[in-house]
Amino acid sequence: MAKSALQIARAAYQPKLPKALRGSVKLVEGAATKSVADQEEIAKLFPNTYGMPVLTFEATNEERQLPAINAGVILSGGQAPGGHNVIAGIFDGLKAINSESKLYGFLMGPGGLVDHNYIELTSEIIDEYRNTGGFDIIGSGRTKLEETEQYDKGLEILKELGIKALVIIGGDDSNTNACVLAEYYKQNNSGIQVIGCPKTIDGDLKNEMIETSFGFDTACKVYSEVIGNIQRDCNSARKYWHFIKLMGRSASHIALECALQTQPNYCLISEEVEAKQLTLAQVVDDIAQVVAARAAKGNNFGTVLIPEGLIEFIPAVKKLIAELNDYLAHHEEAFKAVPAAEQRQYIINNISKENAEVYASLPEGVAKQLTLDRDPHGNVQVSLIETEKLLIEMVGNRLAEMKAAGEYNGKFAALGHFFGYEGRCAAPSNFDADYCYALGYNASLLISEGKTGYMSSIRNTTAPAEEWIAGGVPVTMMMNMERRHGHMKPVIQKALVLLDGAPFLKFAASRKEWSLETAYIYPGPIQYFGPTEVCDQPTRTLALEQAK
Ligand code: FBP
Repeated sequence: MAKSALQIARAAYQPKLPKALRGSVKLVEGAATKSVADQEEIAKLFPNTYGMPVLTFEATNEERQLPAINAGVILSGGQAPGGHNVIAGIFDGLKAINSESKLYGFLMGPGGLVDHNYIELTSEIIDEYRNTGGFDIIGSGRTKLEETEQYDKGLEILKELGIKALVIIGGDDSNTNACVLAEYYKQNNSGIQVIGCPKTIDGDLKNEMIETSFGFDTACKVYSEVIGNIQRDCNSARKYWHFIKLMGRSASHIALECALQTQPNYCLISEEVEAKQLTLAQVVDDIAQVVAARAAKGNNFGTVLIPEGLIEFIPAVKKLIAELNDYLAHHEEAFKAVPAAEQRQYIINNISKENAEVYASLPEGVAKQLTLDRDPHGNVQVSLIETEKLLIEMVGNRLAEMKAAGEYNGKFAALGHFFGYEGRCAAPSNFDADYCYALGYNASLLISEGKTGYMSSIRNTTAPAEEWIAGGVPVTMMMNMERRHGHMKPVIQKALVLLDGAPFLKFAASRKEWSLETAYIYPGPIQYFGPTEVCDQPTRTLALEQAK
C-alpha cells in the first residue's frame, strides 16, 4: 500500500491508555441497574441481560494467567474516524491476555457474520491500519441483525472458529441489536458473549455512562476546518452567502459543535425547530431577516449551517414523511411502476389532503428525494435530500418579496455545500485515536471477564487520557420502548440536542452577535503533532457537557 508522509509518521503514534488499563486489572462491580424507561417491558424482554451492574476496571498488582481467547469483530453502519484503532485495541488487549489469542474480522458489516465471510486479523494487517481513518480493514455494512435465522447462521461460524466473543462496533441501532444477540446467545447457552462499542460521527449515542461516540471529535474538526476556510474566503470576497449542510441523520450535534467552533452567521438546530413548532416558511423567513440585517450594514455575505436531519424535524414535513414511509412500505411496487414524470402527482392523489398540500409546496427535487428508497432501518436517506438548495431557493424568493415591499436592499448570491463523507474517514484526531484504542482494549478485558450484553465505556474523557475511567455499561440500561415500523421495540434511546444543555445554551447566548457581526473563528486543520492545547482538545460539546 503506498502511504503518505503523514500516514507513515502517524503509524508510530502510540495511543494513550488509561492508567487503569495498563498491566493487570481488577474488576469492580457497581450496583444493579435498570433501563432509562419502560423497566418492566425491558426486563421481560431481556431476562438474562437486564439489571446487570455497571463495571469498572482498576489497576492491580495481581498477575493472572488467562487462557487464549478467540474473538470476532464487526464494523456496523456509517464510517467514523477511529474504527481501526478500536480493532487495534481489541487485538492488543487479547494478545496481552494471552499471546495465543486470535481476532477474526467479519467482512462488510453484520452480513459477514451471517454469510460466513471473515479474515483472521494478524499483527501484519493490524499494523498497516493503526491510527488511520476508514473502516477498510474489514469494511462495514448496514445489514440489520434481527432475525433468529441470522443469529443461528452466525453461531455456526462462531463455533467453527472457536470464537467466544463478538464485538459489534456500531451506533444506537447496531448496539440495540448487539444486546438482542447477547440475550439470544445467553438464553440458548451458546457460550458466546457479545460486547458493543459506541460509534457514530452523529454524536447521538451518548448518555450518563457513554460520554461521546467515537468519530464525532474528528469529523466535527474536519468540517469546522473547511467551514472556517469558507468563512475566510467569504470574508475576503464579501459577495457570497454559503449554505452548508452538515451530516447527522437525526440529531444536530454536528451542526451545533461546528457552530461553536466557527461562529457562523446562522445555524439551524433541528431540535429547536421542532420544539418551537416552526414551519418551513418561518425557518426561511428567519434566515432572510438575518440576510437583510447584514445587507443593511453593507455585508452581502455570510454562512448558514444546516443540520442534515432538519427536514424531518419540521412538524408538517415530519407528518408527511411518516405517511410517505407508511404508504411506500405498502405500495412500493405500484409506485415504482408509475412513470417518473407522473410520480409527484400520483403521491398527491394518494395521500391525505393535509400532507398532499405540504408535499405539493415542496420544490420538485426535494419532493422526489422524499420518495427515494429507504435505508434498511426504514429511514428516509436524509443525506440525499438537498436541504441547502431548498433553503437557498426559498430564502431567495422571500428576499425578492421583501425587496418588493422595500424591506431589503441587498444582493443575494448563494452557494450550497454538503459536508458529510469528507469527515467520516479522516485520520483520527489524538482524542479519537486514544479514545478508540481504549474502547477496544477495554472491550477485550470485558471479554476476558466473561461479560456479555455490555457496552465498552470510557469516561472522564475531558481529563488527560491516563485518568480516564474504563469499564462496561449494560446495554439494557440505555434502553426504552419506541414505536418502529408499527411495533413497540426496545431500543437505545437516541440522544438529541438538549435545548437546556450547556452546548445549546452557549450557542443561543451568542448567536445574535454572530449573525450581525462577522465573528468567524478559523480552526484550521487537525494537528497530530505539536503542543497539547492544539492537538489534544476535546470537542466544545464534550467540554461544555462535562464541565463540573
Ligand atoms: P451511523 O449512524 O451508522 O454511524 O451513520 C451516520 C451517518 O454518517 C449519517 O450522518 C448519515 O445520514 C448516514 O450515515 C449516511 O449513510 P450512508 O453512509 O449509508 O450513506
